[in-house]
Amino acid sequence: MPRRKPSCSLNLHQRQRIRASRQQFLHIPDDSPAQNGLVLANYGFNSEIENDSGERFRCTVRETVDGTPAAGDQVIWRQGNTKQGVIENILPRRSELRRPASQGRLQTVAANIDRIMVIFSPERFLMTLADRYLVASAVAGIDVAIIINKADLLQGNEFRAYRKEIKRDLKLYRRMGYLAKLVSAHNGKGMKWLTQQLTDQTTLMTGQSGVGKSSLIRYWITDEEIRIGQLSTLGRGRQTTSASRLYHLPIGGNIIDSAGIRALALQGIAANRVADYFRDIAQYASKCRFDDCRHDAEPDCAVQAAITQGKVDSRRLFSLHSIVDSLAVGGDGMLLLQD
Ligand SMILES: Nc1nc2c(ncn2[C@@H]2O[C@H](COP(=O)(O)OP(=O)(O)OP(=O)(O)O)[C@@H](O)[C@H]2O)c(=O)[nH]1
Ligand SMILES: [Mg+2]
Ligand SMILES: [Zn+2]
Repeated sequence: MPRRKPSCSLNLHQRQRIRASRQQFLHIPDDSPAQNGLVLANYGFNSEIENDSGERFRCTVRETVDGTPAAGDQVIWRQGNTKQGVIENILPRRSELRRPASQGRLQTVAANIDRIMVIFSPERFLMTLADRYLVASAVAGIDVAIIINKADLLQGNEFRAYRKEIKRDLKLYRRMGYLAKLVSAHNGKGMKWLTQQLTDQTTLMTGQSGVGKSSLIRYWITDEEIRIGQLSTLGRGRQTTSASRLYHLPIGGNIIDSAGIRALALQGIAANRVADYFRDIAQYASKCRFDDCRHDAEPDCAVQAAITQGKVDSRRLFSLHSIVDSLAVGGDGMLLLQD
């Protein structure tokens, strides 16, 4: 059997045709009322949604709907004769994190999020990568935290120096006002603290593949609940998460697991405005002699002066320059997250 084209490579017209054809087999009775729903996950042309009583339904999307539902979306939908239905409207999002898909389209990773937690593991922690997530979250107007998981791997004398270095880096971010912490899904370190940060909020867990996002989520969500989610999105036997999925937290609030993301969208940010999103640099950047200062070798650059005086870590300026350069090269507001 030929493999179906991945949904992200289809154009709008093709998507509408497929959506329309899927609904031919779904009978929605005329008296089925419009209801509110919460999107738990979206996969291809289907979304799994939950109604106000917590019942779950598989929905197609009406071809007239603009855009694709994402985990965390509030929608208006109608139930069919079985546990199926059709989404008729995606309600306005209070926030969203987007990534570039094909043909210049943007795909929403998750919607209506209060905080993004960027998860790293110690062996793959890079400030330049963390900074990319911080800028993308700030542009999206969403609070962000930096979490380094697998603290247990840093035990022992041989890792002492590296452990100190990681802790110093996290402190640098805390001084800028970010939540930043070393935790371990395996030995429980920092997990009480992490739980407190999640209560009554919708949090998106993101980060490179294999850093332990799903393992952290298992601290709050039962295996049974995760298994149900995996059956509907993945099929059996795969470890890697393939789509964003929302879970309700027993402590109140929601957590959204996501798959490793390769790039984020930084739509509409001019290269010379990126410094505004660097909390430690912005205050100095506004004091440079030239408005369009690149903070490179220009005279009277307040950012360079702050670095010389030890007020700004030079690695942050390196990060800023690398983001500006990649925006200039791509020119499409796409921020790569590969390490
Ligand atoms: N030592 C150690 N290993 C961990 C910890 N947390 C997760 N792991 C391991 O890291 C591997 C990847 O974990 P996952 O939770 O699947 O990672 P993920 O971030 O969800 O990966 P994707 O779904 O592919 O994006 C597994 O083998 C876990 O057992 C931890 O705190 N300490
Ligand atoms: Mg996962
Ligand atoms: Zn400057």
